[in-house]
Amino acid sequence: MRTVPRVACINDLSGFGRCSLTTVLPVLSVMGVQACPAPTAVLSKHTGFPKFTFTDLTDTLDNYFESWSDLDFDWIFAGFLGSLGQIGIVRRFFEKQKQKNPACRILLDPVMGDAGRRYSTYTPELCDAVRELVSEADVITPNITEACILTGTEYRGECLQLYEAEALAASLMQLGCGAAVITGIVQENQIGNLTYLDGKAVYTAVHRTESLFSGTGDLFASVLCGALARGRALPEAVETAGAFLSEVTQGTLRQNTPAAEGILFEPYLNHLGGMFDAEKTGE
Ligand code: PXL
Repeated sequence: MRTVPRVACINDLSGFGRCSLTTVLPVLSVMGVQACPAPTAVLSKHTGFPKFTFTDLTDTLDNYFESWSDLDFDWIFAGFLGSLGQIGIVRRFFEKQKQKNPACRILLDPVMGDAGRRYSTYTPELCDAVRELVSEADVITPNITEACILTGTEYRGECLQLYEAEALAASLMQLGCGAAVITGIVQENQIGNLTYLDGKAVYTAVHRTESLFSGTGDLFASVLCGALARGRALPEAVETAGAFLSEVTQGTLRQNTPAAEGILFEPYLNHLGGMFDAEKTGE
């Protein structure tokens, strides 16, 4: 493993609202991971705002990856995709990188929606195509809405019994991924994540606070990616990400900012980096 692991980050750049690349890049950097962005779209604000500009970068993506063909990555972290045409391009990038470096691992956050609704740019056709990418992924991190879309399950809210969450995770595994982490499962006053790996499901939860800040899923997946790239095993990485999200969510609530402005992670980056300080330089 490199002293500073290298991660290709396929996601959009949203100018306002704390999500996607504006979350991924600082989080990975502070965790001692080299984050190499491959932007799928440029938005002035994320799609949760009433007005935003959207520039689709599908036409640039093939050449972008072609110019990376001399590089190899330790991890690929893919999130928000800009169009149906990007699915095949991203899939080919996954395949080429795995050929180049069989140890390369893929974390796919199948960003498609939340709270039972699809994001406005995610057409049903695009959601169907995201399913194709799941079979290439070592780890996927859908929320309940996304897990339901991927498996064709009816969405019935964020409260799931553990046996229901396990069944959902087992259906996700049938799509061919190596492991699945379903995020944001509510159980009474707790919120947690179900990790399905090697035929076993483990649920880890923290105290629940009422909140739906945008970018929460991106922050979770970014910390998870950082911890995995730093060599943590999946269950430990999920715990680290879950505990960090709980800390940041509580802090964000105390600040009373509008939910669409996103989860206020900046004050906590130093703390996150500190958890990984000891081995960062490899000296
Ligand atoms: O947080 C997921 C996300 C990523 N990228 C864009 C979004 C959203 C959620 O709204 O709009 C552009």
